[in-house]
Amino acid sequence: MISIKIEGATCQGCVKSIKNAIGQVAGVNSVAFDLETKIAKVEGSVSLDTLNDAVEGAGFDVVESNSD
Ligand SMILES: [Cu+2]
Repeated sequence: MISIKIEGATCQGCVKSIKNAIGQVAGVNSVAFDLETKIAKVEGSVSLDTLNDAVEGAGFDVVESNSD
């Protein structure tokens, strides 16, 4: 599982944008984003860099990301 802390999300529209952006990345199996914690949880085989680029490409900032 990959966790990505994202800055700039304020409403359900942002949640949708983030989930779409991450969901389009090849290798992603599932994505959930919690507006309270601002953390996206991603399942799949995909690099952190690729996910970070997708999030930033959608207009949000990645604060930190890690996988376990
Ligand atoms: Cu929004």
